[in-house]
Amino acid sequence: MSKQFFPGVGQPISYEGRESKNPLAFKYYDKNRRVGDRTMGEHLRFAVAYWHTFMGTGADMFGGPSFRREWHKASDPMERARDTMDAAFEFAHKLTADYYCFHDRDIAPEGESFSHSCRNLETMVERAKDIQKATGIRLLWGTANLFSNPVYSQGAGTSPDAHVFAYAAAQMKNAIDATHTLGGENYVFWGGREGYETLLNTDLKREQEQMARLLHMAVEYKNRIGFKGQFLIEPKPAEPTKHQYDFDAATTISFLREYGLLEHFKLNIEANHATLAGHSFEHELAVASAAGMLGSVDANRGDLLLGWDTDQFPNDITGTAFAMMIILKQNGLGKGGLNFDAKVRRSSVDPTDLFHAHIGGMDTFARGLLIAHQIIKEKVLDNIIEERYNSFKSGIGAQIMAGKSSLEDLEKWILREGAPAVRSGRQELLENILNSYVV
Ligand code: XLS
Ligand code: NI
Ligand code: NI
Repeated sequence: MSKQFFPGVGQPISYEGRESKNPLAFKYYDKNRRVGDRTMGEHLRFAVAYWHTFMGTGADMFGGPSFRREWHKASDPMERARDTMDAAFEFAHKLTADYYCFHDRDIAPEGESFSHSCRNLETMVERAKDIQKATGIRLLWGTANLFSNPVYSQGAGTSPDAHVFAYAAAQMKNAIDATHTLGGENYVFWGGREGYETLLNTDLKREQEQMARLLHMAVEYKNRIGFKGQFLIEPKPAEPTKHQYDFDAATTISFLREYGLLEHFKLNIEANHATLAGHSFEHELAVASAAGMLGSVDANRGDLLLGWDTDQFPNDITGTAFAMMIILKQNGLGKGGLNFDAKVRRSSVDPTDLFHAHIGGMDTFARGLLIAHQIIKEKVLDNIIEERYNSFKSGIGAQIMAGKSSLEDLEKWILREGAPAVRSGRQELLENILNSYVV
């Protein structure tokens, strides 16, 4: 790597401990420290998101770019792509992140034709492969951007136009190839425009059947080329489409089950998408995990006063503690990781702000991990939850769950035993206990 895009950060960020006042040091994330059976780095598997961190310009609906990134200055699109890639690897290296994630169109610009775009992608994939080898930084997941190009304005897999469907399929094939070539550990499907705007022009059932067909084709292709990565679906209720089919974890799981796709997929749960769906982050993680479907996480946060995907960096310790409890309980994310699908604010114009943002997110998850580990180790909640369901472990409860009681039996039992006593759920006590670990 010739040019330096982050000259202000000379050394890779290191752990200095909680007393440190250095803004460019970790206070909690100590990559090689063991927590239980693995290191912090192995637990957390942080990834940097190419689109926000390297492609982001600070533009919003009311104003153009506010960042003047050095790596965006070249006028030739492929030169710009090369500079951006150099910046991405320099950044991940200095951040000591082991992984990155991209959309096909993040790493390579669209050309004048489909085949031109494919050539651009292949060129950039070859380049990424070399840099991955040189730096040891790996690809957590790749994905296809099937929402920016105007051809996808009425959906990709769910478009009413078979020509558009075919275009999406062809683009997806190339994105899977790119991910496969780069040894990607997962491949993500997020359907930003896979939904509808109005039922006046929409056959909802047909569109979901089309989406299932596209996913079946992806599974067949994966098997044909021997891609070993995990397929992940990322639920989101809306935005850009008004109503998206992969609304939340439960909806997505039921869709996969209905179309015979369940065994081929896991979920990539994004914190901000959870809140947009009217759920908490931990609810979505818990639903996915309970179904054995929690594969990876898009680690960010929303703003509860704003109704869109603000994609901010995580800074809520209670939230990450909850998340890590669920992740630890299922023995980790396997091939998945914590991808910072998050962007700095429009006013955070300095490249160094990207470091502050990621360091904060990593420290917040590291604290969450330490707290979660401690709570699980001391069985603080486990014992209480176990105890809460005790009545189902013997007597009438065990009979019910063994399928040995009918409604009539239970009526008889109640006539004999009378009404149940009301027992406290102890919510406030538990909240106090959780807080005592967080502080
Ligand atoms: C958008 C999504 C997107 C996916 C990848 O809201 O979070 O960034 O993670 O396509
Ligand atoms: Ni995301
Ligand atoms: Ni998102």
